[in-house]
Amino acid sequence: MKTVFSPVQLAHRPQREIADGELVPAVEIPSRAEIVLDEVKRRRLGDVLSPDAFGRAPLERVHTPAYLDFLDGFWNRWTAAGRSGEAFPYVWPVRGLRADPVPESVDGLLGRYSFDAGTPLGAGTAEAARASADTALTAARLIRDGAGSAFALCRPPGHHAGADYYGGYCFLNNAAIAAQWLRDHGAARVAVLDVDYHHGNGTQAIFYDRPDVLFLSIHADPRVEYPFFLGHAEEAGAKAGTGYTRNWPLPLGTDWPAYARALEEACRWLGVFSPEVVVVSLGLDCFERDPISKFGLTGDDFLRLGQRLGRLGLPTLFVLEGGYAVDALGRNCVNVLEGFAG
Ligand code: SP5
Ligand code: ZN
Repeated sequence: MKTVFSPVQLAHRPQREIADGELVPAVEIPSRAEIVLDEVKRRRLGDVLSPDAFGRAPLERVHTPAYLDFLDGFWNRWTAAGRSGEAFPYVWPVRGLRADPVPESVDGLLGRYSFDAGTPLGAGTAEAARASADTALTAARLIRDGAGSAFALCRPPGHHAGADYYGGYCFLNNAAIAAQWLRDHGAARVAVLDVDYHHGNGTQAIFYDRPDVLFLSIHADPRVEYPFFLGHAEEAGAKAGTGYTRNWPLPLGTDWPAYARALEEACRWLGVFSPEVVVVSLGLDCFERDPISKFGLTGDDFLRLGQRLGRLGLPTLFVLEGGYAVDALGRNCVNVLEGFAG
């Protein structure tokens, strides 16, 4: 299996994040990508390619032009306003407040285009996010050109980002951008299977009304876990997309037997939908020792996860999402990929 990675993705270097009522060391850090890359090479998974620049058009198929302009221009505006540290929002246009007109000041812009205060935005963030999306697109093109699988070693991750908002350490929705690109380049049906510990709220929202992209997510119950406001069992799509979203919210403490039952159901849906490509939003934060998560999957369980996905026999694009136990992240990630490849 080929891997796509760019060191430009390391330009996003968050220092601290807001969690538990204080500024704590950031967990979505460059060494995450480096350790996965090291393990890909150590276990000889396959060639590592640099991404090509796909430009803005495939991003605009998922994100609004205004949001992309915000991301591109924000750091200049922030520093021009006299700020020097990484940026955090502190006010949002919630129910009854107006998202439009879009504010002119940096603090208003941050709230308009985000949904949490846990995602530091810094000098290299936009450039790294674009490189991360290009990584997903380049890996998607490998699949379009006939590869049975490919691994997009994306960072920053993407699945929490919506059409016009960032959050959850995510800025551009890499998996959604890849899925849409595959739709635009010959695939009639694409499925996204999200196995990150957190619900993929951005991806779900992007495809919620559509029957051509199936969204399946197995995650910690949002009643008790981030992102709290999406990912409940009854969310099943709307309008023409009714029936084309499925969620498996699971209790804190879930270990492999219970996880595998949900995975089996998701695989059954994949079999019925019969996609031309499966995009796996590959978070590794279901790991028992993940510092911000509360599931119990072991290193061997990630091998089992990959094996089960391999048995589907479908072209599969793996897109890295979360996973914060950095010392074990490379092993767990490559376990999935090797399990898949058999
Ligand atoms: C891509 C991805 O996995 N994003 C996850 C974003 C989660 N952000 C909220 C983290 C809150 C952590 N609280 C943990 C408390 C442990 N002391
Ligand atoms: Zn996650």
